[in-house]
Amino acid sequence: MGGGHSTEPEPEPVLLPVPWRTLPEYNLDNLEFVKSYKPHNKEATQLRILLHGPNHAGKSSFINSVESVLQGRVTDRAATDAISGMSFTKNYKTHKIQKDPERYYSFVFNDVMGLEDNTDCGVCEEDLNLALRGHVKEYYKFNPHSHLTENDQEYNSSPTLADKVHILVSVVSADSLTLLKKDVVRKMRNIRLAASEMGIPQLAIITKVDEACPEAAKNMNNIYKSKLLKEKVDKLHNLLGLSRNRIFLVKNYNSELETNDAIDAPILLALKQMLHSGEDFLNNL
Ligand SMILES: Nc1nc2c(ncn2[C@@H]2O[C@H](COP(=O)(O)OP(=O)(O)O)[C@@H](O)[C@H]2O)c(=O)[nH]1
Ligand SMILES: [Mg+2]
Repeated sequence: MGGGHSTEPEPEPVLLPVPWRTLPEYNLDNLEFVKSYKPHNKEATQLRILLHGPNHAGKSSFINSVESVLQGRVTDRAATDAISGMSFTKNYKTHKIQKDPERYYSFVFNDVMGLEDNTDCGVCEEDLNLALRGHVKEYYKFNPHSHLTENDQEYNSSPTLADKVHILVSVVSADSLTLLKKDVVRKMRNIRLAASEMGIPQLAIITKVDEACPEAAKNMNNIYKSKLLKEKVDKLHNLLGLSRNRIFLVKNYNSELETNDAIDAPILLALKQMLHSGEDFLNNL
C-alpha cells in the first residue's frame, strides 16, 4: 500500500496464542492419582505398559523419568544409552517402581529393543506380538534373527492377565520424526494393528521436545503452544494413524540434578492417560 518502502515481513510467531492442550497448574492431583492407582480388576495385580519404538528414542529415560517424578528426585535405574548405534535393551525385563520398602506401584513397564530396519538389530514382530499376549517370560533375550517359539523355556504358555500388556505406547523422539525409515514406521504400524486386534489401547509419546524446540527448552510450560511441536504431533498422527489426542509431548530427565514441576507436568499427564486407558481395557474384558 502506501509508503513506497518495502517492510520486512513479520517473523511467524513460534507460539500459538492458546495451547492446544492445557497442562495442569498444579501437579498434585495427577501425582496423587498416579501414586494411588490400583487396577480395579483383581485378576490383574498390576497394569502393564509396553513401550516400543526406535532405538535411542528415550524409552529407558521415560521409565527413569517416571520414577524420578514419583520419588521426587532424579534417579537412573533403567540403563539409558548415550551411545547411539545398537539397541541397549535386549532382554525382556519388567521395570517396577518402589513405593516404599515393602511395596511397588501398581503399574509396571516393559520396553523393547529398537525396531530397526537393519536385520542385525531390532526385535522380531513375532516377539512383540507374543509380548502383547503375555507369552514372553522375564529376561528372554530378543534375537533379531529368530523369534520365541512354544518349545522355548522362555515361552510362557499360560499367561495370567497380569503378564499381558494392557497399554501399548509408541515412543519416538521429536528430532527423529522426519527421519524415520519406512520400514521402522511399517513395523510400528503393524504392532499397533496387532494391539488393536486384541483390543489393547495405544498412545504415543514424543520425547526430546527440548532438543527439537528452543521454546520448549526455555520453558516447558510452552510445549503445547509450540507450533513446531504441534507439527511433530501432526506428523506422527499421519505416520501411525493415531489420533492427536493420543499423542503426548515429554521431556525426559537427562541432565538435571533435581526434579521440577515444569518437567514433571507433561510426564504425569502422559502417565495418567496410560493408566486411564489401561484401566478401561482391564474393566472391559
Ligand atoms: N535432551 C533430551 N535427551 C533425552 C531425552 N530422552 C532421552 N534422552 C537421551 O537420549 C539418549 C537415548 O535415550 P534412551 O532412554 O537410552 O533411549 P532408548 O534406546 O529408547 O531406551 C540418552 O542419552 C538420553 O539421555 C529427552 O527428553 N531430552
Ligand atoms: Mg533403552
